[in-house]
Amino acid sequence: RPKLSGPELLCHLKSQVQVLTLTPDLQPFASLSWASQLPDKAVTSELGPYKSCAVVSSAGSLRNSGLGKEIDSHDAVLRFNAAPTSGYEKDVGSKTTIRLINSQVMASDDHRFLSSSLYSEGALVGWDPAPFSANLSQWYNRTDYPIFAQYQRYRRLHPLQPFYILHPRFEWQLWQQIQDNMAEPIQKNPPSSGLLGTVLMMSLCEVVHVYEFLPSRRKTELCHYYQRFYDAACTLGAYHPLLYEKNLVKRINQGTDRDIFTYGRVTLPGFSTLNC
Ligand code: NCC
Repeated sequence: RPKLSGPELLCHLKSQVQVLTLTPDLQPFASLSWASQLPDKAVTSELGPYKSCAVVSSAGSLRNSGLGKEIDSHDAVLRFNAAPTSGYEKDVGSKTTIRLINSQVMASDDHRFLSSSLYSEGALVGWDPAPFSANLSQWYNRTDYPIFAQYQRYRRLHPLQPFYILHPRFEWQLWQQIQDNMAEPIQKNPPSSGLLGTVLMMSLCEVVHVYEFLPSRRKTELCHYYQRFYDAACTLGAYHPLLYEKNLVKRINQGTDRDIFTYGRVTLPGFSTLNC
């Protein structure tokens, strides 16, 4: 198979990957009493469109980056999981428009998901690694973590905060794009929150800057900018096909290698701006 160019890859992503969230009309939710707690419309018809967006990876290499002002200057900022801003404003900014959280964060007690103010700014988007090609009913009955009970509790406590859940089809359509562009078979685990969030923002924004997903000269084994924990697997991947995700993002980057090296910054076009 011939290797696709950056623009060809972007058009494949746009046409093959549909950013979709759960809505009350989908089965099995439509038959469940709490379905009305799900947002009426998909995330892409309720949030945005935004002009410029920042995706802030949680990488340790954001430490001492001084990127906070630049990140906050975007119209919308996406953050991940339990990544804080308080105390780290100089490096990561303080604005949160969307927080993408995995099911581990949603369901575990350590993260105090129901009570911590960390999760109360902006819109929430949750996701769970659904089994490959499972339909919604199969997944509903065996999510990795009990996210649906937790979702209902959270909605009762914070009824006004927008809270979406990614449709697993989106995870696997994106996984397929990574696999289609690699010569070797990759592990059948869904993409990391980092890539899911990047593609989510490409569907909501005209231009997306991703910070420290492709590591800068500050590259470090420090896992997160907010924790003293060292593990190279955080940057290179183990469960998630992270290295392949990064390879894909490198190929669609429209910024310079210098931007990556100096700022850890990648520039991606929003899907709405592509002429495919
Ligand atoms: O670490 P995590 O990811 O929350 O990071 C968010 C995204 O930032 C990118 N990243 C992070 C660290 C790093 N050194 N380099 C990076 O490029 C990745 O794209 C990553 O997705 C996840 O994807 O949801 C993940 O979540 C954590 C963990 O569940 C949460 O932080 C909550 O504690 C996972 N860690 C473990 O399960 C131990 C991680 O594998 C993936």
